[in-house]
Amino acid sequence: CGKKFCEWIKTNLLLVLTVLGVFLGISIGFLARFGEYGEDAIMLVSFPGDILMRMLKMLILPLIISSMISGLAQLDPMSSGRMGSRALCYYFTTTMLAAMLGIILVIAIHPGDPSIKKEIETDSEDKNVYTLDAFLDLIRNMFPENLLQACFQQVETTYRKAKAKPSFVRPDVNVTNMTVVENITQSFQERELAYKDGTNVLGLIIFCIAFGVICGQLGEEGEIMVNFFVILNDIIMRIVVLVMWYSPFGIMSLIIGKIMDIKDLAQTAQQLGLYMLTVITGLVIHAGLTLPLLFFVITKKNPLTFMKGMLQAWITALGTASSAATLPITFRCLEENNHIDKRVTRFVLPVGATVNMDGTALYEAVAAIFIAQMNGIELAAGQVIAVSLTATAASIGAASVPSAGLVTMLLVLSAVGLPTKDITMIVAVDWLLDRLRTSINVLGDAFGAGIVDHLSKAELEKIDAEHARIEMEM
Ligand code: DAS
Repeated sequence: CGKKFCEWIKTNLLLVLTVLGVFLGISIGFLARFGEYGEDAIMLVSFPGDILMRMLKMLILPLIISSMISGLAQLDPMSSGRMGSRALCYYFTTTMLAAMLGIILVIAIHPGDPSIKKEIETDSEDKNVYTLDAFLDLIRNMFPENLLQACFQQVETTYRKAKAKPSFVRPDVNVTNMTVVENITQSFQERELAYKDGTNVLGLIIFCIAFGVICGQLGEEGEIMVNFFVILNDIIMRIVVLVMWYSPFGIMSLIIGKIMDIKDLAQTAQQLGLYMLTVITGLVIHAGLTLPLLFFVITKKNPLTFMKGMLQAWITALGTASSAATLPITFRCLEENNHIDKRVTRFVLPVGATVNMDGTALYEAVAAIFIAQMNGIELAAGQVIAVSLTATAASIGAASVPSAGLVTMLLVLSAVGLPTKDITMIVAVDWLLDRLRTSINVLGDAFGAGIVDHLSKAELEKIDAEHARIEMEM
């Protein structure tokens, strides 16, 4: 038994170290709260975690470019078209299911109570900032005028209000060209609501799809280009392995720093307990029932084994609160642990990590209706439907960076005429809910890749047989 246990530890050493990192992070974080420490202590403790975030984010652009182009170039347009439509159909279905589940739960549990609102002061005046243009921006950003400049320049967050000024963003937290409203509370207090347009990665993805498909059509001529991106992708994935071995330490540091940084934990948890419970219940049902059931019905494979293979990516999502930063680990877990075809992961994962956010859609639906309840507003049926649709759209537009779902929720609130200023009530607990919904976003992307892989198996085997036949003839 001892020998078997040692074998298991050796095979799963990285996962064991990562779980240990989370455990140590939580315990040291709460122990540290009993001590007196300044901002610099938190910064110092979080520094290794910040380095992990930067290492992962540094990999995202080369990973998306090399994986999408090499993946698509090795597929014929027909199968990449079918694969893409299967993926988009899955994304829309699961995101809508998540939003509707959130609505059912928040109406059933009814966590919002006007008396709580009195205790949580919200001082910023109301500002209905969003118009149709904000949605059109999503489309515009799919086709950035200058792709390279868009990828490396601090993206101007745009929003439509005559008096509006550029939003509050810190340039040094530019995440692969997605602006992060670093301190959301502060930006609200400065009465500047930022609409996240972290969709320029979408622009990069559109470009890579076109480039990859055309590259694949060049045949012999394009061979050298395809090989270049295949080798580039292989190099990037080897760098990912190095970063993965650092991640347990980085995740521990992120968790310690975040726990030490929480203000008045007990008070907000007590006031917003029911709200947090509603979101967490929804996320657990979606991750524990909806997704595994859909996966099992379509692929007839054991969803628990699949989820176990994704554990490393789950934990990284919990630590980083960013699907984009977790993307390299998600790739690795799917290809190494769950043996998903690389031609599937390379195509569907970058798109999924950017547009498929089940956790975010559920969260935004719950939070919007919770805010209505806090104001004693009972939404009409039409408004509830509007919440589910805008929560789905807002989750598609949300960038895969920390707290993106909090910012795009402004679209949902303004779509149903709810006071956007009340969002500051729930910022205090967003650090936890963001991590939980991000891990569900990543799980949803993973199940999506598993389902698309299963549905595309026959085609991929046909392509392989064709390649084998050509090899034989040569
Ligand atoms: N943190 C975002 C992500 O990376 C999700 C969110 O903020 O809603 O998926």
